[in-house]
Amino acid sequence: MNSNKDIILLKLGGSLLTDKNKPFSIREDVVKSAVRQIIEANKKIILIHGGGSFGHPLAKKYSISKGLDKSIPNQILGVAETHQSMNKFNTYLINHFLEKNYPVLSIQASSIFIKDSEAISTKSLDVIETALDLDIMPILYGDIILDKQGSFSIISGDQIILALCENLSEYNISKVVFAMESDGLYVIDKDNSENCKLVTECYSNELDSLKLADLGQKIDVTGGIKNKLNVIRKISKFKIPVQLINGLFEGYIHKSLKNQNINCTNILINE
Ligand code: IP8
Repeated sequence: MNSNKDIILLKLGGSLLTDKNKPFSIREDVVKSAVRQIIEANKKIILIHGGGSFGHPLAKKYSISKGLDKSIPNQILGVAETHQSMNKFNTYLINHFLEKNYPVLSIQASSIFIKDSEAISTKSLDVIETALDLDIMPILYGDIILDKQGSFSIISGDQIILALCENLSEYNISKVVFAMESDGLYVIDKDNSENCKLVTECYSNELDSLKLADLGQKIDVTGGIKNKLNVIRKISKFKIPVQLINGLFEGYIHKSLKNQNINCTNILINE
């Protein structure tokens, strides 16, 4: 049943929006098309985007995901620079929506989440839920995260999605969509092991038995196929369906938001 408290979480992968091999490079056409499709879909959405060439090169340079290490020169400055670089990227996206008179609100994951012994926690997501009530689309993005033990690391867009699934209270997430650079999950073809086949539908309890094809970058360069699967398994525990779609195909983001048929991977929930 649809209610006005239903929302979709949409992640635009960093490697979809940027050229990960060139620091600070944006794929302008992809961004423009994604923004247009989201606006035209006219749905209640929380948008999350990855780091791409704005987050990963800096995070790597200063080993931020490994936490505080006094032997790394200027590491603390690197934390601030990584955060600011992501802000710049996010501002670019925010401006595209505002130019089209579409109300959006940038929300920094580093301000609302904190880590405590590896667990990501938040005091409240009231700001996000109130923005949704006002028909403002919240936009979050991969960021640095501080931890209560006096260190820091990276919070990825996928981890933000999990934290939202866990902590949103007023809103019901009807699905999570990952827009990536590939069509979804691939398995090795039973009849010809040289070939691989797109998994178009799969129940969450079947995920472990899939003979996934190792297509390297086919799924998502951020964490590879294993990380993505781990995230999907955890999202499925909240009884939320997941869709993996190719964000490079014109109209796919719009169709996914409108629940229209597309060639992609659908992870269904076992009742
Ligand atoms: O691209 C990473 O987010 P992701 C964010 O969703 C940073 O993994 C700052 C590297």
